[in-house]
Amino acid sequence: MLTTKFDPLKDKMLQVLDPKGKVVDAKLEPKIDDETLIKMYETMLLGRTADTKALQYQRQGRMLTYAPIKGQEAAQVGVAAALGKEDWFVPAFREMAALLYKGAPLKQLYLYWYGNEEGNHFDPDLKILPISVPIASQINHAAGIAYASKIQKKEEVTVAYVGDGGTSHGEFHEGVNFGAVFNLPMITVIQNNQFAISTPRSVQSKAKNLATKAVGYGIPGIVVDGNDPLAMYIATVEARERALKGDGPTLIEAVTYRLGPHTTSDDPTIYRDEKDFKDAETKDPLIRFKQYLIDKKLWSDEKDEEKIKEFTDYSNKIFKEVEETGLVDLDDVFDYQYETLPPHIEEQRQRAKERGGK
Ligand SMILES: Cc1ncc(C[n+]2csc(CCOP(=O)(O)OP(=O)(O)O)c2C)c(N)n1
Repeated sequence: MLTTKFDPLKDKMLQVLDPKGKVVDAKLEPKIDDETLIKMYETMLLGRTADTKALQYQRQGRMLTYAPIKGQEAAQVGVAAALGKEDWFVPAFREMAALLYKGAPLKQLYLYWYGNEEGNHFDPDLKILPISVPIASQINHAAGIAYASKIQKKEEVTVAYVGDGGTSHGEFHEGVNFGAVFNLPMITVIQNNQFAISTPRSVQSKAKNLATKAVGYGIPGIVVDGNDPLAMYIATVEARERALKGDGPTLIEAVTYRLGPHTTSDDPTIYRDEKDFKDAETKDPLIRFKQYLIDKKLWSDEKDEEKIKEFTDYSNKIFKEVEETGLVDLDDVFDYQYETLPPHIEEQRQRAKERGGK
């Protein structure tokens, strides 16, 4: 069992691909068909490109606040690729690459960050819960879904995401503990991107790693190199098999690094160590997975350039559609919060109308 071999109490970390894309232990390398490997890489690349574009749109004053995923693509796609269509996905708010892999249309994701809640209503067949900004609240939702799956004897698992900062919230404890005591088919992925806004991981918790929290709940936990899509994949496959066998939940800590700002209203250069950042750039998940595919003769630098151009054009086209059709009615913002608007909010509504809000 990977969770035994890579014991979080001994501070071990599961890795299949090193930062240069070389397999570190051939016995761990999963047998994934070529088509799926390419789909995984292309989704990571689409995620990276759509993310870069979203930041640009926001800087151009065309998009609202946006939470980038740069650097975290493997921590997301490695998991999504190990799931079945029947499995539930419960995101926080920084999982665009996983959502794309699970089938969410880019248009909806852009629509959401454009401020239109319609972007958060996914096709029920995708089994994706709405993006959740209240930190860790989604862990209880995931536990509830997994409980329902168990009662209904459905062959499906629920995967929930939370950040390193989110593990300090009460609802993380409630949800993970509930999953453990009821032996639910649930996987909780902690995306440890080293920061909760400006709070570094070292200040967030005194635990030596976040996967050791599993010990307290009596469930398996594992620290995984979150920049390695193959390691994330095999950890998820094992956790999923365990859940489907009725052996309960798993806690996976994906160790990664947020290469961008927390959101577009943050400046990380004020608080992050530039040496750490430069070091993290060399561990970029796209660099290593691209090299792995090149070594397998499944990819090339020319193909990469072509795809980046294709995904850039695609992102621009989709965002244009969002701008043309996705504007919310200004009155919707004001109509549903209060029965009677307080005077200062009424004043804001008037001012917004004067500025041309529809
Ligand atoms: C309940 C709650 N408290 C505070 C916030 C404000 N807030 C937004 S993001 C964030 C930090 C989250 O850090 P982490 O869980 O590590 O996830 P990351 O943003 O790094 O993906 C906070 C405190 C919130 N959204 N919800």
